[in-house]
Amino acid sequence: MVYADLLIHSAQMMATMSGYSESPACGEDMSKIGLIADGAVAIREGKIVAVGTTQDLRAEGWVGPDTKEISARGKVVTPGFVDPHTHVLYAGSRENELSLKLKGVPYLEILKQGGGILSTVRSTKQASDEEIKAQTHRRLRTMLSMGTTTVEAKSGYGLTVEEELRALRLIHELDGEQSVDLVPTFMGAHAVPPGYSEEEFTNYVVDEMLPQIAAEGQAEFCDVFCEPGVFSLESSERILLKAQALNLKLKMHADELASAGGAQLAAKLGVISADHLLQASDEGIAALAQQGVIAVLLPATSFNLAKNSYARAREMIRAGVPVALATDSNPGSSPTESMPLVLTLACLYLRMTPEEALTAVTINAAHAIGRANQIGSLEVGKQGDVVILDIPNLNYLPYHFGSNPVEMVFKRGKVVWSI
Ligand code: IZC
Ligand code: ZN
Repeated sequence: MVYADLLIHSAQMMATMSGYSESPACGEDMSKIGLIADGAVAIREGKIVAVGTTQDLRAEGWVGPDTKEISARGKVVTPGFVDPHTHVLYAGSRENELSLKLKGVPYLEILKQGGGILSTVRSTKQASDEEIKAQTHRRLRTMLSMGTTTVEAKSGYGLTVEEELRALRLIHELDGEQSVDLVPTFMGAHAVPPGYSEEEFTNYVVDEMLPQIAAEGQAEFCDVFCEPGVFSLESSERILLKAQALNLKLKMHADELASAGGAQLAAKLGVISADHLLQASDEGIAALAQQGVIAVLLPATSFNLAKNSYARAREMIRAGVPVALATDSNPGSSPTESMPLVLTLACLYLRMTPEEALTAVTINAAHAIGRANQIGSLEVGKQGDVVILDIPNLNYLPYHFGSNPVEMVFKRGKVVWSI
């Protein structure tokens, strides 16, 4: 008999998110989260081998003399959270910009004055590999403690071929040195550095950066900060078409601060995800739905920019756009690592239900980073990435905010964090 290495059992409620490995959950399906009462999951050699009620799994004989058993009695069990949009690799911080923000200086104005992203580009360039890794490692540890087991990580604080390659190399090194799995995205088109026009820097990204980044094979996705005043629709399209020709998968920062047709471009290019979308038009939302582009919404950024403006998640869900959620963890517009906070903000301000929000941070987020065949749900064959939440039911997750509901985190069936 083959036994499980680990049995997590007796969960008050287990959300399996099953049935969406082929394509993300849309519309009313976002509320169907595969609940099992008195739930249990068995893991062997890092992978899930059985999911069901505690009674069923015991009857099936998964528990042998060496099986480690963990009770989740009275608690909620979910797949590990997947954070599909972060700028987590950097050195330094930007708390000095808080007073400017409180005086009403807009985010892009700070960038125009040479601060913002460009300030983090300078502090990252000045830091050693070890410093960048130590600071990022600490943030990843915080993410893990809050239930996040896989993170998309963008470059984009380099803005030269050498520094962007360094960032992607450090993301790969960090991936191997701690428990959170990292999915690398090249985002050389994050800001236009001093000394270049937008057109000159776009040429540099297309002609110099992308061929070398693709040749090194360190990036899986390419992303662009498509926003009036940063990279126009035309520049973004040139960059993404080149990336596509070099076999990178595509993502886009779209319609965050102004409504400029970013969502329509995302649909036209068939990107995997369009992110932010606060200002996406009705036409843009319809185009995303039509093409099955995943909307990655970032309510912690809206909260932190303090403009009382949030993405129109309800319209998107109604239109059939698959919605995912992410922290956008970065030192400027979203200095946080907390997916539980994102869940609370999504429910209160995007008006998503707790079930929809959970779908958005698990299976739909896994789709947004091309990993839905391995993670994002508790199904046989998937990686044993599991979270035990010390909460009595799912409503409690967004309801009680500002503290950490996570009791235990498992990565490939191993305990990687516990209170
Ligand atoms: O450092 O400000 N929005 N890029 C686009 C960011 C935020 C990161 C930053
Ligand atoms: Zn971003």
